Amino acid sequence: MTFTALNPNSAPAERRPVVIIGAGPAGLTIGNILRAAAVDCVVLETESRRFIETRQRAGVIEEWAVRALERRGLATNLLARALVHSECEFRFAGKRHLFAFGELTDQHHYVYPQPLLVGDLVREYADVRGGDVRFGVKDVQLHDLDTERPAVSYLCPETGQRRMIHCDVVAGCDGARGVTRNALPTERARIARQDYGIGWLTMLVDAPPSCDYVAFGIHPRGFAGHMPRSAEVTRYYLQVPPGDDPENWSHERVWAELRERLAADGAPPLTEGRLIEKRVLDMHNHVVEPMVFGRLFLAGDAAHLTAPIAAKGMNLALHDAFLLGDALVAYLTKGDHDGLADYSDACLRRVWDYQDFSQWLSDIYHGTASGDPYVAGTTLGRLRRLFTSPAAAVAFAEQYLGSAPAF
Ligand code: RFL
Repeated sequence: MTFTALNPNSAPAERRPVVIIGAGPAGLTIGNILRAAAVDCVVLETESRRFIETRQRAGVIEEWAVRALERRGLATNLLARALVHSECEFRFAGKRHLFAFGELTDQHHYVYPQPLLVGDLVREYADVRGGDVRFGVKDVQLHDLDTERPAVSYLCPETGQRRMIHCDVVAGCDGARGVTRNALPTERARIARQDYGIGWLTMLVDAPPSCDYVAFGIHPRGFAGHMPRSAEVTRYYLQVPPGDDPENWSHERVWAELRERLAADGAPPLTEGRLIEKRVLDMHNHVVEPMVFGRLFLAGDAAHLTAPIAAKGMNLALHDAFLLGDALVAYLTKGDHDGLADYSDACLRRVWDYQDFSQWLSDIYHGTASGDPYVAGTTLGRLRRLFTSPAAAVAFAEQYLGSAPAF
């Protein structure tokens, strides 16, 4: 890419070692790691601070990621307020099957809504560590990425002027719909895509969880999920045709379907409540390889979108951020290139493992509703194996928690 000519009203160009594009979990974690090492950077974000601190998405964070946040001084509120889960429940063929993954791995899932984590990260970055974050920026453009002097420009929301920031490195953390991924020339990056051909109606409900753990309903009518988010709010999922209109799902229809798909002998009744969010997500994944072009390093959903089937996307975004943050500190403070050179490969090893697990779990969740008796039969076979084979249970728990000793 080349420099865009700045108009005569442009503000004078600035210089920062790192420009981070996107104030999600990935971008803010990298910003915090850089500020802790006194490396100067700027975070550019198209939305407002209020918007990012209230945008509802993830909830499940794996223990290794919590510990890595804790080591960086970023988990104080999370550790004080998160729900800690040691088991989940599969409901199929009218029965409940509790899966005690905590006993098998000695690790846990932490349930902490993404907006709370993002709120903690932005407060620590901007208000405690003195980091520069600019909200509401428009038309972010990347320049000269394959040179030693890359730059990022954007339109300032207050003045409408284009502002140019020269830097050493650009961190592309702008999520699945950002601009940084498109800056990779098609001949230099491969994008692997997968479409599950399945939709999920994702809902937030203004009601306490119906039990203390995640419950998966595997039912011939389709998958249903129950995910505690806090003492007052619960996330529910219903498998629906891809592209379905959320308006097709009235309050009564949602609760009738959830009751049916999550029914099992002895299961506690669902605690019903008002639907405060209702969206249809078509389930698909993509992975960009390599996650680097010149001085641009992608992190999180910008590089790899993982459908929320296995609750992995934010965990992967954090993993990238820890690696990239540490590698940038080593490069910018000691001239050590090794971390940046290995960055893409190190991220992708965990990414592909999680992609494989998502695919496997999708087969389990959706198999009995496939309409194909052979697929339904093998799905139930796999499920039963989890509860009869200790080796299968340990293997599942390890992938469910991302706790393998190496990737
Ligand atoms: P984000 O969070 O999308 O942040 C990107 C930020 O970049 C901004 N942006 C731009 N900024 C500047 N210039 C531009 N041109 C820009 N374009 C965009 C955006 O406004 C935004 O602030 O990406 P990041 O940091 O990579 O984090 C990824 C996670 O948000 C995502 O993977 C998870 O939400 C996925 N996910 C889950 N992941 C888990 O690990 N555990 C879960 O339990 C879990 N549950 C979920 C989920 C995602 C869901 N949805 C809605 C897709 C549940 C759901 C329903």
